Amino acid sequence: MLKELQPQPKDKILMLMEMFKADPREQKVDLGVGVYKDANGVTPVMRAIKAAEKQLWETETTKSYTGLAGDPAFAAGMRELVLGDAVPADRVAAAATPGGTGAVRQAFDLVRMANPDVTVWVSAPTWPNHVSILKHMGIPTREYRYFDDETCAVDFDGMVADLDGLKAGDVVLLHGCCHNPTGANLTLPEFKKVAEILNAKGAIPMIDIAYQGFGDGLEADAAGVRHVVSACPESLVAASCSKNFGIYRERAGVLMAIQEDAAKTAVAQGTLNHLNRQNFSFPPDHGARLVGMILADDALKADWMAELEEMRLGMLKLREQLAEELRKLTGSDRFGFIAQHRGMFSRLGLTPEQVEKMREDHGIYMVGDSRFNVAGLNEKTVPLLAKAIAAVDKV
Ligand code: PLP
Ligand code: TYF
Repeated sequence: MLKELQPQPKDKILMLMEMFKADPREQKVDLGVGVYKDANGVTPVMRAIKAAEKQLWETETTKSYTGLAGDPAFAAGMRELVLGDAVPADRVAAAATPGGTGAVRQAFDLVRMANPDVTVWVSAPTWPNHVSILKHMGIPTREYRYFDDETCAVDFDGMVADLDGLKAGDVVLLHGCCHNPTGANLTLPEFKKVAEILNAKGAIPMIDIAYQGFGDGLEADAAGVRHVVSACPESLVAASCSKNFGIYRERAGVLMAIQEDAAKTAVAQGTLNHLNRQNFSFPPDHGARLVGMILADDALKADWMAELEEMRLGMLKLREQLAEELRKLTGSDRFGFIAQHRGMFSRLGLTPEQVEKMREDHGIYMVGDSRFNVAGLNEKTVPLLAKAIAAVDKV
């Protein structure tokens, strides 16, 4: 029976990681996978995580099972971090998941249970795993216009026009901030307009937020999510702790289901617990517990916020440097959008051939759609990238 298995398409981002490792050139630059790196190219364990781990090592008395929804302190901490006081806590059901990807997967399972005829609308483009998970689950998908390749900004008129095709009970997947792969984000007035459209159509928002704190700051990055959950009667929020707590391999994420009124929350909570049980029983605990500890402790939280802010400002500075270098080299403002975009990624608007040339001639690795990871740069590699872009752009 197993001999019937067919080869599956590989994850292009992870393939690029392998190619980079195998490249013997010394002057190579990895701008592929979305992992934060400091100026020395290191993905650090954040100070507050180390401190919480030490505390946990000293105080943890058991590693017995948690509840199906994971550590309640984690769920409460994440609800406050992401949603603030946008909705009363008694309208929010929440369960820990294996990473943000686990939250996305559980959310798709949940919407299919609630509406077997659901269509999930995704931005064109979106994180490739959104599309591949939906395809794997056999959930019908539609795209809405999002990124304008000409302006390298959001095509909001196109998005609004496409969302006119929504049916009641459809789900619209939005990126909370720091859109992956484009770096182009909705403004708060645009989030407001989207919420109005969804309400008029009877569609439900599902917000994936994997980079809170990497864009304009922890509060500003959550403003769109908070507006949408307060304006729409029902919503889903999938949040990842991989990037902003730097705990990628621990697999910490949370799925929140916001109900119309508190009387319905118990059923939503029961459904989240049920879905965890069907798929993996108990969610991973270690990373989630550390996050819960940090968010509940003023000193740890302040230190975490300070380090996250340093990371954010570092990425912003690299964006500005790169835009400035390109301004000098091209004598134009064509790449000015790099300083406008937010988060780890921007899409440069190069062709796949130009991206290949960047890799072959310059040892610079980025995803085939010309998405690059800003955090993969440092002061020394910014001019190299700018020169390489200007060189391939002339051909
Ligand atoms: N959603 C988006 C848009 C992402 O870019 C990522 C990747 O990091 C995730 C979700 C989930 O990440 P993880 O499963 O590592 O928490
Ligand atoms: O888009 C990225 O690079 C990150 C990390 O299958 C990632 O979101 C990449 C591929 C993947 C899971 C995570």
